[in-house]
Amino acid sequence: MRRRRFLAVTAAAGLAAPAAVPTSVQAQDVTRSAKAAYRLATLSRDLEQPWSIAFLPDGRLLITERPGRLRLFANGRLDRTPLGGVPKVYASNQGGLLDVCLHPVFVRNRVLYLSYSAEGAGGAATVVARAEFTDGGLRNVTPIFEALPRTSGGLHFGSRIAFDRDGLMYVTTGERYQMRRAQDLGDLGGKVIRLRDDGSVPSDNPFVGRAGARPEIFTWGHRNPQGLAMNPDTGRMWLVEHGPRGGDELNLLTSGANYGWPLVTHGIDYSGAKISDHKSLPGLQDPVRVWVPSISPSGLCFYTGQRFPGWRGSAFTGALSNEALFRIELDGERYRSEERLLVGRLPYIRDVRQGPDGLLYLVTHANDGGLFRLEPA
Ligand SMILES: [Ca+2]
Repeated sequence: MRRRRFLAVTAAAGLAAPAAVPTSVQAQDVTRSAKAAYRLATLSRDLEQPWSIAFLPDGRLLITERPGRLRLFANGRLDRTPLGGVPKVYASNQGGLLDVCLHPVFVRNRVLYLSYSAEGAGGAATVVARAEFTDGGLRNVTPIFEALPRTSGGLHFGSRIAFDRDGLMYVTTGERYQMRRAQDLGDLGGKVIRLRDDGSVPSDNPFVGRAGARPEIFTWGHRNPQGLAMNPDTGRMWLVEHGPRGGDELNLLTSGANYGWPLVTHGIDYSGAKISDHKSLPGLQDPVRVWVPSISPSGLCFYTGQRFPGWRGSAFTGALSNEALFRIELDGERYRSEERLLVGRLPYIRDVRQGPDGLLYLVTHANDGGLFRLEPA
């Protein structure tokens, strides 16, 4: 049914059918929004379920495809041959090759990180691997984190990777559709993890030395966070997470805080059953913004570029089920307002990132997924 909807939306939006050979940029009509006029440009329609984008210092883009491929987009076209050396992934349902993130000093050490779901004894879990990038492919691929315990099933892997100003790495993990895991500090599911760049645990993590708690944990009580970014104005980390039916959240992360799932939620179970009587409780961190009904937020970035002056300081997230790009204005650490861009024009925006050129890049999670760019008009 979802597949049929992809096609309907694609036809309605007048997008070109996937081309056998990547074509040059096709700019579309100008759209005027609250604070900018923009054009949507199609860069590629040849991606299979793309999940994440990272920009290399030389202007090329790395793009993950969920089935397990890492692609290069260079000189206006997608390289036909995926990069070698990508680890074997558990590509089932929501699992597969997920995020790609460069080391803060990639320009010197050529190190990047991949997140993916991998199988082992007992089932699958979200894994982060460190690797060296070469034009021949990835080398010295080393798993440095696994969101244990492994469990069966293919739902709620998270997972995004982002670095802060101190060079520490944050990883979001989903609770694998087992909601109690999010409230268990001995379990790495449904958490935000904080690590050094080699996977070791910083000594100032909030649960270091607490009996029964995993020292990798930075925050807990998350359901399925699929967007993570540092606000460059403040240095603080923000995330978006999928709630149940209703109750998607934008959260500002504070070390050691419990974000409440499933003790508090604005949503209900997919069956219609109640999950909690509470939307808020003492000792649990309230979200900055809740979306009811769900928008299924995925990808998160703070815009800092010069090309869209009216968008500076805004946070952007893709809305999978809303078929839109959300621009969120914040008032410091509080929600102020939001605007929906590209409504109905691109199905399933999975990731949104600011390029080094100050433009916004998007990928759409579909079998005929694409890479798109917003340009000022
Ligand atoms: Ca919450």
